[in-house]
Amino acid sequence: MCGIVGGVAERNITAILIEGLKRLEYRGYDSAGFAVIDDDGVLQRLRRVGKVAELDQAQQQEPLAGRLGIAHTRWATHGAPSERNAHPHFSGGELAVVHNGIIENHEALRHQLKGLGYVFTSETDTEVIVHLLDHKLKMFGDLADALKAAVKELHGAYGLSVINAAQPDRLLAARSGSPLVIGLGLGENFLASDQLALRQVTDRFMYLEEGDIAEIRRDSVQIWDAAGQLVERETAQYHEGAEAADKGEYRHFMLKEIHEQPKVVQRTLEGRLGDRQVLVQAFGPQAAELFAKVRNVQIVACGTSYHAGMVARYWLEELAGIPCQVEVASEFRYRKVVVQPDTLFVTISQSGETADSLAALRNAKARTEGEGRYLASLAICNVGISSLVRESDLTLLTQAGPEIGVASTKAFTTQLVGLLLLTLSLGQVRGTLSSALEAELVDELRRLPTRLGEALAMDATVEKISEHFAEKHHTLFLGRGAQYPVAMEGALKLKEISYIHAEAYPAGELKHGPLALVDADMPVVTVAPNNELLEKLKSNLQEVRARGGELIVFADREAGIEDGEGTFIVSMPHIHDVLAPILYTLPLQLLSYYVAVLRGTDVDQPRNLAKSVTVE
Ligand code: HGA
Repeated sequence: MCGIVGGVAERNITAILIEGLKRLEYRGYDSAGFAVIDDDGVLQRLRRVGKVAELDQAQQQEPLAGRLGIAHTRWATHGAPSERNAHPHFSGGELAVVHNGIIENHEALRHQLKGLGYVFTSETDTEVIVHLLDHKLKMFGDLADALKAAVKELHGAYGLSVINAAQPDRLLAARSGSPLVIGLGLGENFLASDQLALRQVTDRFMYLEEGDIAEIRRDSVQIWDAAGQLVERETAQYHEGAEAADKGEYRHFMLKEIHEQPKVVQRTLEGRLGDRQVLVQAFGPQAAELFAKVRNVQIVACGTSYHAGMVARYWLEELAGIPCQVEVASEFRYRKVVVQPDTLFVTISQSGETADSLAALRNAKARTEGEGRYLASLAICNVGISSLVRESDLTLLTQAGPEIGVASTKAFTTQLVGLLLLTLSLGQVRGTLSSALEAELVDELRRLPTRLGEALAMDATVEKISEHFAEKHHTLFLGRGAQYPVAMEGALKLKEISYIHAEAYPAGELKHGPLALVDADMPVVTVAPNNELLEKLKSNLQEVRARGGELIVFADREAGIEDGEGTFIVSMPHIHDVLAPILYTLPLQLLSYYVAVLRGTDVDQPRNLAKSVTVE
């Protein structure tokens, strides 16, 4: 979601701050701002509602320069997206703060600080931080001491950064629940909520851990951990993903990321397949021992990752014979759940910072013996340094690389690959999957990147079909079995980026309600692999045609479904039924993409949405 960039240097850093914000734009935001301490020691600020480009333009008209500064893209949680709510927030004329996250006790703090005479100029929760800091600064004198005292009173999640005109040589930062990384330069140092923002200035990074407070100067970095002890954090050199912030030949990041899928699926499989078996150690050294004890699986995730979990449920029950439950994290975390014995707790998240999934994991781990404990936790995640990964017992990292488009594409398919590897591993270790079937599926997985490439070759056909949707307001997506969650993901993608209302149904449910909606204005999209449910699906399609509904069917080229009046068939490469959900996802992604392009929406940054949902 929103982003932080900061820096302390010998040169003017305004351009670096703005470039950093541009690199974080993909996360979704509604306003942007920055503050610098100028050469006269005066704290200056510029804020704008809307895009970073507008902030940049304003900065060029009335340039601000400084060697110490902080910048922010805001995705409003408390208070409307307006200039006065945009960060940085000030206390007096000397202290400025930017903040990602939510301060849950902001009302109590606001009341208390008003009592001390502070005047609030915004509706944000963030503003309490800066006044509280000012109050502590008056007590302690030193900015780092003031920050250490202030964070003790903050409840909730934050990644924050502070500058003070009276101490113009240092940039302060604190992390609790929202990531921050320090970028190390030569005689200059930087800070950001995501290293992508700083790839322009350095490739050496130091990641703050939960509870850390950092004091960053031009030529030194000091970090205190949650217990207040001075600590060293490792420095990492970063090479991967340098190309990710560049669209290359593609018009949008989303299209680029759709086309990257054969490559990133290949990467996700690398080192994880033996001759005839999945290499169970891919999940961690204790995986084989733990997996042997698993009798149930509980999957918790949000949005697209939740759909990946729903596909996995079909796989886990059918191939590994393990009962599996899947639930959205925002519900699960607040529900009293009964834990079945020997349940593996699985979270799925692209960023590994999804607030609801992280909270669900923390609740799961905090359970006592009396309440019923989970056997172990496993994260399927795309970011190795994320909180979800650090806090889980086992991890399978997907290798999708940075995903910039807000609507998830390659993260989803690599999650599916990770979940299929998990299914095969559990089946193998528990002896519930025959070694012949495992070997067959391992072979199919090896061929998957090629199959995905074949599916993407249908790009132009799907683009043509998208014309049917340009003027429509509603769409139905149908699938059966493991293709039902694929239909759900197809509907979500269309909603997210084209703003067309789309709903997914298991095809057998059609006549129990949604058929009433079907008419010539309601296109029906169906995924139809060549499996044992095909004949039943064909009957469902007849039900639609009989009501004048227009059908768009993605069907196995051997399925025997033919084009006809009002029925458009897109022939898909033949694939093993188990892997079909991965393959059939691709044309649905392309379909939403081309519909969105036709409708002229902001494909990579759809309205109201944000990437990496780090707030509740
Ligand atoms: N709560 C703060 C920061 C918002 C945020 O972190 N969004 O992702 C605000 O509303 O300004």
